[in-house]
Amino acid sequence: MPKPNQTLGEFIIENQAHFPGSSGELSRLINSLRLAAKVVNHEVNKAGLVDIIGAYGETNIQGEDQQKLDVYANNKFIQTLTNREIVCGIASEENDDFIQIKGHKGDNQNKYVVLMDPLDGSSNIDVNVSVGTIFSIYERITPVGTPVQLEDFLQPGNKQVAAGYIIYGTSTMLVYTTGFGVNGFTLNPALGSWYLSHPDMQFPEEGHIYSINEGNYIHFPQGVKDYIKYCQQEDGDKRPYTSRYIGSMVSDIHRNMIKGGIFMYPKSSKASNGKLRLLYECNPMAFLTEQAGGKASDGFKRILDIKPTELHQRAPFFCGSKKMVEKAEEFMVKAE
Ligand code: AHM
Ligand code: MG
Repeated sequence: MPKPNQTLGEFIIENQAHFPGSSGELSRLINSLRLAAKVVNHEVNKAGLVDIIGAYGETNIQGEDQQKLDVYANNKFIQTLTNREIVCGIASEENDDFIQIKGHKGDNQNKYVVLMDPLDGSSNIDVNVSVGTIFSIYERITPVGTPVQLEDFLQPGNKQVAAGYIIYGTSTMLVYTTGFGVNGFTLNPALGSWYLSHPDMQFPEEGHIYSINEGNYIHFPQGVKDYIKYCQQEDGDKRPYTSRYIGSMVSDIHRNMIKGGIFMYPKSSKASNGKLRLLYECNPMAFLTEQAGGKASDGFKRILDIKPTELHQRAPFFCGSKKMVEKAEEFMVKAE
């Protein structure tokens, strides 16, 4: 049972009881992620000082190259996981191919792979708007003791053992699931500790917020256009809904999880599978959403049941309060 004021460290130890006989590998992995998240958070918080310390991509006054924040976050997460020899492989939205981690003995003894989007919504950095990190964890399917393979990463989302996000917002939060509900921890920057602030997060079944980039309206499929019209129609105190779109998926979905709402990134006449990556963005957010009582779909079927064929494949994404996603699906099917 989550306890108020519990730290993430305490929670991880307690949560291990869900996995009797486990080696603690998953707990150590989550511990590494929370550490990397703190380092990235520190760097993200300095983004507003670029005019003073030099823009990312330039050389700073010490003559060091300033990395772009998404590159920095990517390196930091990879470095932490590699140094601690806690996973057998990493795939990142920032890298073309996956990374094999054999361990210093070269014996490939670790069993988990991590897939991540190290800094999602990074175009928002320059304007001081929230961004996020998304991660997804699977147990490898090839035998421990051998180098990790592509097939270990191309598993359907329903095989995830854990997933989560870090939101670098007005507060920094780490929200994650290991398949036993969703819990959110807020970083106390003075102490460097994460405290359980949002135990057992639940998507309200219904909501009043729809989040979509309506600038693409003319390119959307008819079902999406019809659903948007529905969202905007007057219906007593139920509708019109409120439109909220930050352009940082983590922030949009985090808000909707708390307040109730639907987030959509559909396919369009310009992008036949939308924009978001199935493995790094849709699957982890879908796992969290389902664990919080919500629903995630590609407009017709469950995201978590899609069998991936490529590391960087994209998928249309409808995610949020269960009844809202069901309603959007109704419109999609009707317009087919
Ligand atoms: P990114 O991984 O390049 O940052 O792109 C993903 C982001 C999501 O966070 C966000 O929902 C979406 O792109 C916004 O895209 P658009 O500007 O097309 O609405
Ligand atoms: Mg992204």
